[in-house]
Amino acid sequence: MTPTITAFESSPDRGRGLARDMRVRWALEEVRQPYDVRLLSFKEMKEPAHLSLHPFGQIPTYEEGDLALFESGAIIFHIAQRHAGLLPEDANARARAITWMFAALSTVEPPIVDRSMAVLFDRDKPWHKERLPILEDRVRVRLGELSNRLGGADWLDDAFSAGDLLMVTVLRRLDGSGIVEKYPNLSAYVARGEARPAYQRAFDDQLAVFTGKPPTG
Ligand SMILES: N[C@@H](CCC(=O)N[C@@H](CS)C(=O)NCC(=O)O)C(=O)O
Repeated sequence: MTPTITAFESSPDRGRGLARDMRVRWALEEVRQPYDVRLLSFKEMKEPAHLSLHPFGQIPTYEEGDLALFESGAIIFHIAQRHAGLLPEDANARARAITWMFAALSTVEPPIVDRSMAVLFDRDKPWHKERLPILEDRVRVRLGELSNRLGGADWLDDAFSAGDLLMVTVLRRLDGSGIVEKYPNLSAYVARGEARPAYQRAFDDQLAVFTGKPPTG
């Protein structure tokens, strides 16, 4: 059965692949699972039909037959359990990869989101200039720790996994800030993720929503 995901009809990132449907698209491309996309306006996201799928009126969601999921991490975990390629077979390696999924979403993403929210919504506040460096320092602490752990490895735990997929998409949310670039191994790590053919197909598909032009690949 072909799953259907939801995405922004008009993404605020103008097709830079920063919205969270990108990580779900990437996961589906990694496992070669075709999918449909239902695009939603901001108004539709807060209407009863979508709220019945997503209690917080957000994207992405995932529908497959009787199953409806929300939360990008849960969706990717579901895809990774159903298909080979995103989590290792070995039980311990699988547990470690799942640990990195949680680390990406619950330890690394929150300070990055706090910073993005401040940049997007608080620029006109009198305290913004003082607060932004504090938020950026918190991001740097996490990135420094992550950089130390990654060291010279290609991926967080041996082979590429759903943990890397989530971590790369989380780090990409700093796109344009110049912060990741201060950690050359993290920059190379993000570039390694972006170079994966599945990433590129997913990126082109979400960009096509913005440009209105079909993907060329
Ligand atoms: N923790 C959720 C966050 C979902 C989320 O924040 N989605 C954003 C798009 S990336 C959204 O729908 N924003 C619009 C809104 O919150 O009204 C997940 O990982 O799926």
